[in-house]
Amino acid sequence: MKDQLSLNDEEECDSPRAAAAYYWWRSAAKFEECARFKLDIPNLSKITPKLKILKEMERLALIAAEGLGELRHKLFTYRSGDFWVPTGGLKKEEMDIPPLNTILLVGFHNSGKSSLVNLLYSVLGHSGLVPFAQSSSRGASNYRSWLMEEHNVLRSMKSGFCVYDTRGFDYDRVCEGVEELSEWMTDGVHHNQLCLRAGDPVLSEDELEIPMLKSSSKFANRRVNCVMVVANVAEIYKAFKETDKKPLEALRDLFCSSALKKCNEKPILILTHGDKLSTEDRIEGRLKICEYLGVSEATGVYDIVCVTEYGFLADECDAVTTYALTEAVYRALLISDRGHLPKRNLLDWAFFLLSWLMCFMGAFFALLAHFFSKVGHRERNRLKF
Ligand SMILES: Nc1nc2c(ncn2[C@@H]2O[C@H](COP(=O)(O)OP(=O)(O)OP(=O)(O)O)[C@@H](O)[C@H]2O)c(=O)[nH]1
Ligand SMILES: [Mg+2]
Repeated sequence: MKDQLSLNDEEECDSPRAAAAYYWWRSAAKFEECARFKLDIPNLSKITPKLKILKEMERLALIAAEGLGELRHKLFTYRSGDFWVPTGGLKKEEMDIPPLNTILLVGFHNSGKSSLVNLLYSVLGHSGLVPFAQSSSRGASNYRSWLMEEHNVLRSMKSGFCVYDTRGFDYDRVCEGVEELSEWMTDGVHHNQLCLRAGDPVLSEDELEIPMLKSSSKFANRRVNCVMVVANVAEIYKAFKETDKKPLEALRDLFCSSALKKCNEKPILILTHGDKLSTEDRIEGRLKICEYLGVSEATGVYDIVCVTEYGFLADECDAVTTYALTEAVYRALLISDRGHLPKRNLLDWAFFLLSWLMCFMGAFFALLAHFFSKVGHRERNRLKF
């Protein structure tokens, strides 16, 4: 079975060496067992978490060649709300569907968020439609690396989806990161939004005068519809093996934070830098992370190598990575479209306005009371003397 699979795939790729890198999981000790599962009638109770990962990787490999074109097409022609399914007796027109669904990429420094955007550009940039802006790895001390970047995949200028590349968090300052994320989730995000943190060098007058910063608030504010958490599996697993649990715990604090519970579903997990681990460690690392985060090891998790250690993007030949990334975006859009809320009707608006009016009146009378109590107090003091 293994030989059969490998042979077909090696024909697709230029060299057996490339095939070994792209179909890395097939060198796992348990792979024979996974291949046998395909022939036997699967006894689900016997499938261990490790086998589930191998089966998931095989699933991606099997669909990749034929499914990629169709999935890509769905993304190119996507209009916001396309994947919405009627629920709760409401019509689509009654739902509050934004013109653009927004996918937020978050993670710790150097986890590979910007590289993932670059990979998206190479995977979806073939469309000849509005392409992704090429993102670059930016120096940490440069204020440009503190700006959010919006990357659009638009069918027209009115509908589609966008991906936000954000400033990476620090393993040592997770609480601060979660707070910042909570603000993004509540208030929304906009292109070129400056993400300043305590301890950042103060921006000079010249930098503050740069038009890119001065006009950034004019960009449209986007409500976040789905979050992708990008994690460097090599860094996290290597630290764990050396008994340093900090990166793993920091990832859990971020992934399971109340900030992300504002979304109706769990974030999608993207594991990068897997190419820096041996096959067994790559599988073990994924297992450990999923176990820690309390998520299934085979659903909603994608092992995506953004840049190889030689500095190349996964190219056309790596159909599995290409497909995995396309499916991850597709899943993000499904989640986004499932999470839309009903539009406010007239009664909701009336309640909304009334509650604002009450707040305003409350504040006004509180101010009056404060003012007159001060005046009364002064008068009393004056009469005493
Ligand atoms: N080997 C390998 N290198 C990767 C991978 N993904 C990213 N890199 C490299 O990791 C480094 C950091 O990647 P970035 O994409 O800049 O990471 P980031 O998450 O945007 O970092 P911040 O913007 O600082 O938060 C770069 O040198 C990338 O080339 C991967 O899957 N494998
Ligand atoms: Mg970046």
